[in-house]
Amino acid sequence: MKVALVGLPQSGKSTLFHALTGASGSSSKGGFTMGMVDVPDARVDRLNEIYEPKKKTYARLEIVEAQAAAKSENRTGMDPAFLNAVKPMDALLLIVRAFDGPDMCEPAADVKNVVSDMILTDLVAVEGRLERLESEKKKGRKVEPDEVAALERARDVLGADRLLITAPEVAAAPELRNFALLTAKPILVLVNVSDAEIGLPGDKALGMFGLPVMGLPTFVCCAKVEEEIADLPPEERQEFQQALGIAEPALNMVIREVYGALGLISFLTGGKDEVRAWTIQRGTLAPRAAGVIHSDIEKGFIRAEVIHYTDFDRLGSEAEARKAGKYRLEGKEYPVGDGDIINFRFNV
Ligand SMILES: Nc1nc2c(ncn2[C@@H]2O[C@H](COP(=O)(O)OP(=O)(O)OP(=O)(O)O)[C@@H](O)[C@H]2O)c(=O)[nH]1
Ligand SMILES: [Mg+2]
Repeated sequence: MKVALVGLPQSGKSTLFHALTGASGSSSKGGFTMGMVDVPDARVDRLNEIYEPKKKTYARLEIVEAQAAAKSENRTGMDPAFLNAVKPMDALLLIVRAFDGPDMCEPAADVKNVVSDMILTDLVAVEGRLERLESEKKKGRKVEPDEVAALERARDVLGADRLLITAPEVAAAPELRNFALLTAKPILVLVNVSDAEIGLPGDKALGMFGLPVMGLPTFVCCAKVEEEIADLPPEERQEFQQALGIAEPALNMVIREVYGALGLISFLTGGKDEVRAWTIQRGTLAPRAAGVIHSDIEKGFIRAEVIHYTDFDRLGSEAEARKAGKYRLEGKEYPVGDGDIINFRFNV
């Protein structure tokens, strides 16, 4: 799963990218910088305390910074080439500047402008295809009526200045999949504030800027401070955060929100070697989930032994969870839940 950082020039994309990926390294290719980010998960930390394994591993997301935006001459809207470049991404994190810079900042207007450009980009793609199909039809060639219908529905939504994702039944049409339409993806807005706003409750800070707009999920963070936190040695982070009056970096929450918006959940495995969170799409059945660990476990799947994290956490051990009747055996038809701690039984 890939999450693209998008935003107008000088909105804080690079700062955020660095805060998110820290020292974990990044690579650049074709105008994109890629890096991995851990999905913060207190459940992994707690299992780590209980099992004391050699290794703990969080779920991860790939973050992509599209540098092409920096080259854009267009200050109010997005470069069309840039918007086309982010089409293969699964979700978009739109960063808007709400700190003082060389010019005035108007975060609400920026969001509206950028999102309108995305709607327009989608509309151009949809109308272009409709015109093509129309001319094919005139030439007597066969045209899929389902594709035309799906495109027309999409055109109506976009033409009304709405994001496709606000009409999920339209956005989900299989005929639209190949177009990778921007507004059919989850879009989350991140308002990059100055450190003066950092202690404010999120909704108060948003209200100051007239946000949210267009019904978009919107969060506040201060990229510069987040970067400073990420650069500190882990043992010093807590103290620094306390001094700022924050419980955890704002980006932790944002990453969890993106993860959720992508329809992703985590199941957990625990043991002496490793405690780990594994990523699956919500609704994934037990054998497929096992396959995320190893294809042999999927092939030889017998059963899943499941204890939910909340029970394990409350009762403190597998043995206690069993005594309390919180240990379950689940079969092939079981949709794995977020926070299930699983031991797969299989034969090879
Ligand atoms: N005060 C303040 N400055 C910030 C913050 N985030 C970024 N900046 C500054 O704003 C400038 C632009 O930040 P970048 O992270 O380079 O922004 P960008 O979106 O990657 O910029 P381009 O790649 O040029 O489009 C830099 O000078 C940052 O130090 C913030 O939260 N507060
Ligand atoms: Mg940059």
